[in-house]
Amino acid sequence: MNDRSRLVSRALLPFAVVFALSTVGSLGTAANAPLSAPTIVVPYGASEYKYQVVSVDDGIGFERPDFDDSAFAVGDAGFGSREGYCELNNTGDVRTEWPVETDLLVRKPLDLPAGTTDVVVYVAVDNDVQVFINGYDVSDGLQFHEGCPSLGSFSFAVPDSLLQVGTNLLAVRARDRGVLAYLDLEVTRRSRLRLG
Ligand SMILES: [Ca+2]
Repeated sequence: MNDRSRLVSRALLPFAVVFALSTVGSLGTAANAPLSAPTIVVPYGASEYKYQVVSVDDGIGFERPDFDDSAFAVGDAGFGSREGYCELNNTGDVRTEWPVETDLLVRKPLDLPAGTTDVVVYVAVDNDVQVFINGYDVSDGLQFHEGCPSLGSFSFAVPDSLLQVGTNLLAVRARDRGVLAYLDLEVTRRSRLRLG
Protein backbone atom coordinates (compact mmCIF):
# COMPACT_ATOMS: atom_id res chain seq x y z
CA MET A 1 0.00 0.00 0.00
CA ASN A 2 1.54 3.34 -0.98
CA ASP A 3 1.26 6.50 1.07
CA ARG A 4 -1.62 7.89 -0.90
CA SER A 5 -3.81 4.77 -0.63
CA ARG A 6 -3.00 4.47 3.07
CA LEU A 7 -4.13 8.04 3.53
CA VAL A 8 -7.36 7.39 1.65
CA SER A 9 -8.07 4.22 3.64
CA ARG A 10 -7.59 6.04 6.88
CA ALA A 11 -9.84 8.86 5.76
CA LEU A 12 -12.58 6.47 4.67
CA LEU A 13 -12.45 4.19 7.69
CA PRO A 14 -14.77 6.21 9.96
CA PHE A 15 -17.38 6.29 7.21
CA ALA A 16 -17.10 2.55 6.67
CA VAL A 17 -17.58 1.91 10.40
CA VAL A 18 -20.49 4.30 10.57
CA PHE A 19 -22.10 2.74 7.53
CA ALA A 20 -21.73 -0.79 8.93
CA LEU A 21 -23.13 0.18 12.32
CA SER A 22 -26.03 2.15 10.95
CA THR A 23 -26.92 -0.71 8.61
CA VAL A 24 -26.70 -3.46 11.22
CA GLY A 25 -27.53 -1.66 14.41
CA SER A 26 -30.26 0.81 13.63
CA LEU A 27 -32.34 1.20 16.77
CA GLY A 28 -34.38 4.11 15.56
CA THR A 29 -32.88 6.60 17.99
CA ALA A 30 -34.17 10.11 17.74
CA ALA A 31 -30.79 11.43 16.67
CA ASN A 32 -30.42 8.47 14.33
CA ALA A 33 -26.74 8.47 15.31
CA PRO A 34 -24.69 5.32 14.91
CA LEU A 35 -23.93 3.41 18.10
CA SER A 36 -20.80 1.89 19.52
CA ALA A 37 -20.57 -1.76 20.46
CA PRO A 38 -21.63 -2.42 24.08
CA THR A 39 -19.00 -1.73 26.71
CA ILE A 40 -19.05 -2.98 30.29
CA VAL A 41 -19.79 -0.43 33.02
CA VAL A 42 -20.01 -2.93 35.89
CA PRO A 43 -18.53 -6.40 35.32
CA TYR A 44 -19.72 -9.59 36.99
CA GLY A 45 -17.79 -10.02 40.23
CA ALA A 46 -17.52 -6.25 40.79
CA SER A 47 -16.29 -4.95 44.13
CA GLU A 48 -17.65 -2.43 46.61
CA TYR A 49 -21.40 -2.72 46.48
CA LYS A 50 -23.31 -1.23 49.38
CA TYR A 51 -25.54 -4.05 50.63
CA GLN A 52 -27.87 -5.10 53.42
CA VAL A 53 -29.58 -8.42 54.22
CA VAL A 54 -33.18 -7.89 55.35
CA SER A 55 -36.36 -9.85 56.00
CA VAL A 56 -38.63 -10.45 53.02
CA ASP A 57 -40.05 -7.12 51.73
CA ASP A 58 -38.13 -4.99 54.24
CA GLY A 59 -36.01 -2.02 53.21
CA ILE A 60 -38.76 -0.03 51.52
CA GLY A 61 -37.31 2.96 49.68
CA PHE A 62 -33.75 1.60 49.42
CA GLU A 63 -33.90 2.07 45.63
CA ARG A 64 -34.23 5.84 45.81
CA PRO A 65 -31.15 7.89 45.00
CA ASP A 66 -31.59 9.97 48.18
CA PHE A 67 -31.90 6.90 50.46
CA ASP A 68 -29.42 6.97 53.35
CA ASP A 69 -27.39 3.76 52.96
CA SER A 70 -24.81 4.62 55.63
CA ALA A 71 -26.01 1.57 57.61
CA PHE A 72 -25.31 -0.73 54.65
CA ALA A 73 -22.14 -2.85 54.59
CA VAL A 74 -19.64 -2.87 51.72
CA GLY A 75 -19.29 -6.16 49.86
CA ASP A 76 -18.08 -7.73 46.64
CA ALA A 77 -20.15 -9.71 44.14
CA GLY A 78 -21.21 -12.48 43.82
CA PHE A 79 -23.39 -12.75 46.87
CA GLY A 80 -24.81 -16.03 48.11
CA SER A 81 -24.14 -19.55 49.36
CA ARG A 82 -20.49 -20.55 49.09
CA GLU A 83 -21.22 -24.24 48.64
CA GLY A 84 -23.82 -26.25 46.77
CA TYR A 85 -24.61 -28.26 43.67
CA CYS A 86 -24.85 -25.20 41.38
CA GLU A 87 -21.84 -24.14 39.32
CA LEU A 88 -21.72 -20.56 40.63
CA ASN A 89 -22.10 -21.53 44.29
CA ASN A 90 -18.41 -21.88 45.09
CA THR A 91 -15.84 -20.06 47.20
CA GLY A 92 -14.39 -18.29 44.15
CA ASP A 93 -17.53 -16.81 42.62
CA VAL A 94 -19.23 -16.06 45.95
CA ARG A 95 -17.25 -13.33 47.70
CA THR A 96 -19.96 -12.14 50.11
CA GLU A 97 -22.18 -14.46 52.15
CA TRP A 98 -25.92 -13.94 51.65
CA PRO A 99 -28.09 -16.20 53.85
CA VAL A 100 -30.93 -18.15 52.25
CA GLU A 101 -34.58 -17.17 52.82
CA THR A 102 -33.84 -13.45 53.10
CA ASP A 103 -33.88 -10.41 50.80
CA LEU A 104 -30.58 -8.85 49.72
CA LEU A 105 -30.55 -5.13 48.89
CA VAL A 106 -27.61 -3.79 46.87
CA ARG A 107 -26.78 -0.29 45.69
CA LYS A 108 -24.01 0.87 43.37
CA PRO A 109 -23.37 4.21 41.68
CA LEU A 110 -22.88 4.13 37.90
CA ASP A 111 -20.86 6.90 36.31
CA LEU A 112 -22.17 7.42 32.77
CA PRO A 113 -20.56 9.80 30.27
CA ALA A 114 -22.40 12.03 27.82
CA GLY A 115 -23.77 10.14 24.83
CA THR A 116 -24.61 7.01 26.84
CA THR A 117 -27.49 4.98 25.46
CA ASP A 118 -28.91 1.46 25.63
CA VAL A 119 -27.86 0.57 29.17
CA VAL A 120 -28.62 -3.08 29.95
CA VAL A 121 -28.51 -4.82 33.36
CA TYR A 122 -27.70 -8.54 33.20
CA VAL A 123 -28.44 -10.73 36.22
CA ALA A 124 -27.51 -14.13 37.61
CA VAL A 125 -29.82 -14.90 40.53
CA ASP A 126 -31.25 -17.55 42.84
CA ASN A 127 -34.07 -16.92 43.27
CA ASP A 128 -35.86 -13.67 42.33
CA VAL A 129 -34.81 -10.16 41.38
CA GLN A 130 -36.10 -6.61 40.98
CA VAL A 131 -33.87 -3.96 39.36
CA PHE A 132 -34.06 -0.18 39.71
CA ILE A 133 -32.18 2.61 37.96
CA ASN A 134 -32.34 6.04 39.61
CA GLY A 135 -35.28 4.82 41.68
CA TYR A 136 -37.31 3.51 38.75
CA ASP A 137 -38.22 -0.16 38.40
CA VAL A 138 -36.77 -1.39 35.09
CA SER A 139 -37.62 -5.07 35.65
CA ASP A 140 -41.42 -4.70 35.79
CA GLY A 141 -41.61 -5.91 39.37
CA LEU A 142 -39.95 -8.86 41.05
CA GLN A 143 -39.01 -11.46 38.43
CA PHE A 144 -39.18 -15.08 39.53
CA HIS A 145 -36.47 -17.63 38.94
CA GLU A 146 -36.09 -21.31 39.84
CA GLY A 147 -33.05 -23.56 39.87
CA CYS A 148 -29.35 -22.77 39.52
CA PRO A 149 -28.27 -19.22 38.64
CA SER A 150 -26.59 -18.53 35.29
CA LEU A 151 -24.95 -15.38 33.94
CA GLY A 152 -27.34 -13.31 31.84
CA SER A 153 -30.44 -15.42 32.53
CA PHE A 154 -32.20 -12.08 32.96
CA SER A 155 -31.45 -8.89 31.04
CA PHE A 156 -33.26 -5.62 31.63
CA ALA A 157 -33.04 -2.76 29.15
CA VAL A 158 -32.97 0.70 30.72
CA PRO A 159 -34.93 3.44 28.91
CA ASP A 160 -32.59 6.27 27.91
CA SER A 161 -35.03 8.71 29.51
CA LEU A 162 -34.01 7.42 32.97
CA LEU A 163 -30.29 8.09 32.44
CA GLN A 164 -28.34 11.17 33.36
CA VAL A 165 -24.80 12.27 32.61
CA GLY A 166 -22.61 11.60 35.65
CA THR A 167 -23.78 9.63 38.67
CA ASN A 168 -26.68 7.20 38.33
CA LEU A 169 -27.85 4.61 40.85
CA LEU A 170 -28.22 0.87 40.30
CA ALA A 171 -30.32 -0.67 43.09
CA VAL A 172 -31.35 -4.31 43.20
CA ARG A 173 -33.55 -6.39 45.49
CA ALA A 174 -32.77 -10.11 45.33
CA ARG A 175 -34.94 -12.64 47.14
CA ASP A 176 -34.00 -16.14 48.11
CA ARG A 177 -36.67 -18.77 48.76
CA GLY A 178 -34.46 -21.54 50.16
CA VAL A 179 -31.71 -24.14 49.62
CA LEU A 180 -29.08 -21.94 47.86
CA ALA A 181 -28.82 -18.20 47.21
CA TYR A 182 -26.94 -16.21 44.55
CA LEU A 183 -26.73 -12.74 43.00
CA ASP A 184 -24.31 -11.18 40.53
CA LEU A 185 -24.80 -8.32 38.06
CA GLU A 186 -23.32 -6.88 34.89
CA VAL A 187 -24.14 -3.49 33.38
CA THR A 188 -23.33 -2.49 29.81
CA ARG A 189 -23.81 0.69 27.81
CA ARG A 190 -23.44 1.93 24.26
CA SER A 191 -22.59 5.41 23.13
CA ARG A 192 -23.65 7.51 20.21
CA LEU A 193 -20.75 7.99 17.85
CA ARG A 194 -19.94 11.50 16.79
CA LEU A 195 -19.08 12.18 13.18
CA GLY A 196 -16.17 14.34 12.17
CA1 LIG B 1 -32.74 -20.48 46.45
